[in-house]
Amino acid sequence: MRVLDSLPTLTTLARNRTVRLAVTGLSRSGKTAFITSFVQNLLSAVGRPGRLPFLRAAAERRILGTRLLAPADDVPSFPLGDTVAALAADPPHWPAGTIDLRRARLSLMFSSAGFFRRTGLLGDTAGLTVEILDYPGEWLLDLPLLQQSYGDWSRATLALARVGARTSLARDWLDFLARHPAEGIADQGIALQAHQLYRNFLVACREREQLSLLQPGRFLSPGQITDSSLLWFCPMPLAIGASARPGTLAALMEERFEAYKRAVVRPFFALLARHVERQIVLVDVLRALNAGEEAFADQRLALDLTLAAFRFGRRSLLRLLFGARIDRVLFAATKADHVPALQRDHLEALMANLVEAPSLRARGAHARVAAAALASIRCTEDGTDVIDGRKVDIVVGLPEGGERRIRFFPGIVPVTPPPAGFWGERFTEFPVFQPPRITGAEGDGIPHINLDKALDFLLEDILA
Ligand SMILES: Nc1nc2c(ncn2[C@@H]2O[C@H](COP(=O)(O)OP(=O)(O)OP(=O)(O)O)[C@@H](O)[C@H]2O)c(=O)[nH]1
Ligand SMILES: [Mg+2]
Repeated sequence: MRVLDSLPTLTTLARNRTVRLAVTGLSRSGKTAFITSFVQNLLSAVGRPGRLPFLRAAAERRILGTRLLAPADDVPSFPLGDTVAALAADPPHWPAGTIDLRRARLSLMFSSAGFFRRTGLLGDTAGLTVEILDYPGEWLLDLPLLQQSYGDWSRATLALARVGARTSLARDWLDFLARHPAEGIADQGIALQAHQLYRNFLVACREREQLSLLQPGRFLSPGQITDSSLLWFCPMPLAIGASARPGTLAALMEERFEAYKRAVVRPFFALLARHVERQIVLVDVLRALNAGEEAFADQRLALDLTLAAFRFGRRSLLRLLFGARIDRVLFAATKADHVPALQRDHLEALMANLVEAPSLRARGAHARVAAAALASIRCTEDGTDVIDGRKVDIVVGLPEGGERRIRFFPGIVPVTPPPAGFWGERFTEFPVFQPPRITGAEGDGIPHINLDKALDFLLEDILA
């Protein structure tokens, strides 16, 4: 009797669940575009189920109602009004880069597939709240710091600064360090100057060479840090196993590094990871291919480091500290509307190849894993052209700020990470396409490629 009595309560709870989706992506990878399209397309799923044909619950017209929810804590709402207004403007433009934490909260009412099939009636309704955090992509690269000591991080960063394109960009900073050794006296002014030179170096790596592995993230995108002296540090040469002697410049830097981790990185990671069940990792593979061998390798390294921080499995730090139980991970190559259909298949294969190691780790922890190529906001149409007497697939779109649509042949996307010889004949420069103009109201949704398949993978079991 008692068991039966408690059943309805349990059912109610089970049928009103909240799922947290972690959107993991470096700077400019397409997080804000993805969240905008995700939320806006679901908001219009009732009126326009045709926008999401591969999201089963939408295609079967089982999504009965959707609405945005107000914040449940002190993280402000994702500015959907602004991002949609940018796409609805004349001419439409891309939403601005993200400079602080924001959270989207979307509530869905849906009817269960089983009940619907059995009876053909709309009955057994359930509620789902989806929560997604948006943040400046630079911050993601702070996560690996949590597992590193100041000495380890310094050595790795200095070694990296002495190879490839970084070498010439690091010169002023490294010259300064040579004049002000780690063993020198702890001087606030010198620490600040060293920090500024190191920061200039990071900015140059990003702007001139399109490199990704740039730490700490807040040096490039500070957000709201009340005490900026927290940031006045940089890597310093320390011998392996040696810790900085008290009172030295290196000791001052180390103290700040640890304070930064404690006051800034850990709280962010806690927000990002707490009770997360689903994860989508967004990667702008095409831009990295386009930027050349070093940028491509650097993006890969940055991705590996970040995903290592998101270790899966029972004993993962994430699970122990924050109760994260990620059981589905989608690795998605973004902005796939830059290439025509066949190349999108290549892009998906390349994406799968790039994340082979983290995929295996996730599978080992019994998570379901998939790779995809998607465009959150589709700016182009597919077409064909004739180049040197050969028929080739192209995309057609309006470049940002342009007057006329262009026919763009993007070349062939390799299905595996390109070997050294490939880089001689670099990709054509990718244009930034103007986004499609949408109606601002909730009704119409946003054109996309494969967003519905991504949503189905991430939510299908919950919306069943
Ligand atoms: N063609 C095309 N371009 C896209 C798409 N998504 C994003 N972009 C481009 O990529 C840029 C960056 O996208 P965002 O969504 O702002 O990237 P983000 O990850 O939020 O970047 P941060 O906020 O700086 O971390 C946009 O301004 C567009 O130019 C897409 O689906 N198609
Ligand atoms: Mg953003």
